[in-house]
This record gives sequence, C-alpha cells and structure tokens, in this order.
Amino acid sequence: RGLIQTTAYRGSDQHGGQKNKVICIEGNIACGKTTFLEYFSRTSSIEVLPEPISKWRNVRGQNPLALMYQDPVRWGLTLQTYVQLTMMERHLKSLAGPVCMMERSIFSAKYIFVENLYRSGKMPEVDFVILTEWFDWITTNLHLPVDLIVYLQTSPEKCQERQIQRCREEEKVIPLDYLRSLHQLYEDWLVHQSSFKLPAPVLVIPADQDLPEMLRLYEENRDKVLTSSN
Ligand code: DCP
Repeated sequence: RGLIQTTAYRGSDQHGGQKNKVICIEGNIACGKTTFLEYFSRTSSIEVLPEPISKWRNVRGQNPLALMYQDPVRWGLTLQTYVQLTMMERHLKSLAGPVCMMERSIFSAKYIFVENLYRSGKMPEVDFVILTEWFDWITTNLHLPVDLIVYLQTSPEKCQERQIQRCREEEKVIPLDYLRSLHQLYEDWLVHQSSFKLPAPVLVIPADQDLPEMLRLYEENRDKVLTSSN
C-alpha cells in the first residue's frame, strides 16, 4: 500500500506543487472521442492518452476484444479484467503532466460496460462480483483523480452509422440494441446522475453533427474544457 501511494503521490506533485488536471472524454462506441482528442492535441499543449484499444485487440498475440464480441458470457470477464488493468495504468500515467486528456476511464469501464454485460444477462454474477471487488479495491486504495468529464452525447443511431463506416472487424456483430443500452447507461450516469457516483463535474457536448460542425462546437467549448477543470 505504501509503495502504491508513493507512486501516485509522486506523479501528482511533479509541477512545483501545482495540481495536475485530468479530463476524461466519455461517450458511446464511435461517438467521436478520438476526433475530439486529436483536435485538442493539435490545437493545445496538453497531453493526450488515447484508449488502449490496440492492447485489447492484441495482448501477447491474443485478441480479447474479438473474443468478447463472439461470446460475451465466456469472455466478458477476460476482456473487462484487462480493460480495468489498462485503464488503471492510464489513470496513473495521467498524473505525470500538468493537463492530461484521456479517452474514457476506469469508471465508465465499470459503470457502463461491465454493468451492461451484467444487466443483460451476459455476465455471470460471480464474474461481476469479482470485477466489482477489484474495482472497489483499486478506487479505494489508489488515488485516481479526475477533474472534468466531457460527455460527447450522441444518438445510438448516429453511433451505429459511424461504427459501420469505420468498419472495425471485431465490431461487425454489434446490434443497435447494444448501442441503445450503453446510451441509456451513459445518460443515467452523466445526465440524470441517478445511477453511480460521479468522479468529477460533467460538461455535455451534443455530438450528432457532421465533422465541420463538430469542430466548431469543440472550438466553442475550448475554454470550458480547458479552464473548468481549474
Ligand atoms: N469496449 C468494451 N469495454 C470497455 C471499453 C470499450 O467492450 N470497457 C469496446 C467497445 C468498442 C471498443 O472497445 O468496441 C473501443 O471502441 P470505442 O468506441 O471506445 O473507441 P473508439 O476509438 O472507437 O471511439 P470513438 O469512435 O468515439 O473515437
């Protein structure tokens, strides 16, 4: 415990005692998180940590993301255990720079994806309980601060359109109902704020528009994104 606390503490005190800012970008599958992160990494001097999806598609030659989509009951725990580990790593890394933006968080991994597998009957209770034990231990014993959540709010139909367009092999089996369930969980958590504890204040940006309009909206929200976390 001492070692873990020292590591997290050292990270958060690297900038002359100034607190680091951590901004998490949240939203449904294919809502445009990557575009948002790219835009801010191009136009400001913040550090950006994209979602570790390449690791989820290839860990020592294994593809737990594809396995989970093929058979969620069998492989949901496998993928989500690894997602939880890689997100925890990202949170600890986020403490190394003065302002850091990261794609999703350990919180949405648990409150949205694990929760959805469990509620839809695709994750056995024992798997859910074990993931919950891990999550509770991590969030109780490690310091994983978040200063702002940016929620890119899309309709499930728009996400499906974008997800079909980008044509990621593993995702070809995703039905609209899956995107609808994730959407509902996101709305309950970040908009109605009626399900799980929020780790930080939320800024909602509507994100159904085409790219030029989205870039305009990002620019319009630049100050809110970069300063509301102060
Ligand atoms: N995923 C999952 N469980 C998690 C997190 C993600 O099953 N806890 C899955 C959902 C997607 C893939 O991993 O199939 C990652 O896709 P995202 O939509 O999160 O990332 P993108 O880069 O595609 O997002 P965007 O299109 O918004 O940039």
